[in-house]
Amino acid sequence: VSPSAFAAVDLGATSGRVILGRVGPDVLDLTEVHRFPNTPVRLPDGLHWNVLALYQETVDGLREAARAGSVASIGVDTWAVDYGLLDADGVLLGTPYHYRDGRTDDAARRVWTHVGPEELYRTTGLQHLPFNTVFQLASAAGTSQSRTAATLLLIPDLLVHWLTGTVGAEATNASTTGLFDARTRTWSAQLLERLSLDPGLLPPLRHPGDPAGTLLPHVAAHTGLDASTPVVTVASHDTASAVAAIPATAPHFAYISCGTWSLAGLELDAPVLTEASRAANFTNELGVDGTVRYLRNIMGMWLLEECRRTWEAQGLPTGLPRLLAEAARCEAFGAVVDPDDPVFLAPGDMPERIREYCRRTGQPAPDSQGALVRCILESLALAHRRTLRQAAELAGRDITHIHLVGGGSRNDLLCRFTADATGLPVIAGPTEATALGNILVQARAAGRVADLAAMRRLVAATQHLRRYTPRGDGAAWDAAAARLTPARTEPPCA
Ligand code: LRH
Repeated sequence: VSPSAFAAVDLGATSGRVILGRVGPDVLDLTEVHRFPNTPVRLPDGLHWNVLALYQETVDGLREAARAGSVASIGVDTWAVDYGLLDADGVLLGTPYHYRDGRTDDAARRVWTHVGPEELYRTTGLQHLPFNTVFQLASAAGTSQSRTAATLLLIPDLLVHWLTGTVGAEATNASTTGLFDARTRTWSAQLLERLSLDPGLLPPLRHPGDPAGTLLPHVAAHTGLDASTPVVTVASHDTASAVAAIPATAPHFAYISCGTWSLAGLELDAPVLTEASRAANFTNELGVDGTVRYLRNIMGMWLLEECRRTWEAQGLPTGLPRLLAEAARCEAFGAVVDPDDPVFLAPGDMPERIREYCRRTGQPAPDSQGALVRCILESLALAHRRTLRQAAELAGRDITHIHLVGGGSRNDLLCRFTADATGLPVIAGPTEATALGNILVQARAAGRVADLAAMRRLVAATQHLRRYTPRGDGAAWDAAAARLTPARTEPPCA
């Protein structure tokens, strides 16, 4: 049987790509046909995604995919939480906001006057992030846009709508909104009523593997693809796609999907909705086949990406190999920060915010680019350690090894530090886990792979993975962990 090619449209917070994946028995190979930056735009009313540019790049990427060969189907995934609103004629109202926009700073309190944080967690199982969709909607309450809105589409659903004309809400991403019931796995009618939100805003759910339509004629004409090319619903939350492609072949694994965010946790069969889990701010997001992604968001490579953006503007070197080599030569544990401190969330001068944090906590402020990078990577490894230990405890599970996937898995120093800090072996890779998960769900819908376990076996058998064994310097990491102010146990702003 010749392998079929599936097109993954995978948009991350800093870049997007269209990747073709060939899947067959013992075959899984990727070709990137188009890559483009995702540059947010600041308008007078706040920070927005340039969603039209992202759509145009998607369509251009699909044209490249068509040039490269026949395309069996298409799937779209992006970051979670954000959305566009359509009016009753299906026209986009305004420009979707970026989750790092500050307008939601006070929105949680408004929601909590109707439904308290404890009840919200018992229903949705969602970690508190100030930008969860439910809070974004609360901050927009009463605006002319929200009065006119007829349909809310999460970003991947919006792109699928523009490609196919169909309307739906993909379930793994719907589980990140704060409007989704973690037990029944449907929109929570009760929450919507309590928050005076029109249930008609939210489209019917679709699940990974479901058909999502075929290409609109003008999309087919522009891309050169056949108008009958199916768009398949994938795990449209990028993290859910990444977790689907974890090359796990043994039980008791933990994962870290490391890109702009580090999403660190476990795969469970059922949500953990306890008060202890809420206090530790763990989330129960939906994975493929009804699995639960029990994890916590850690600020991730954002800290490094934002430093490099600042350095670029200052005319300083930003090449990653050079920065990592400098970091490797720096003194260990010069200073460590809690990457999850809310001061690091918004865009802006990250090097100065890190130095300021160090001064505030009585540590020497990192005085070189290398020292800053070292501080970031050691701090992330400490956050990985803290999060996975808490996850194991809260879920009552053992962890024997860690799969670290995503762009961060390319970062040798981060993988090494994570193994040393946790005292657990780290299996690093694949880098393109999200695109692989997207492609494999399409391949499964086409009957090319049997099930989730077979998808993971195929990733393990075909992708390049590296193994890091802990060096046994745990005592030094214990001491560094003790230096940080006690890990926040209450969700921020609670
Ligand atoms: C990672 C991610 C993460 C969400 C955040 C908004 O890209 O989807 O899982 O919490 O973006």
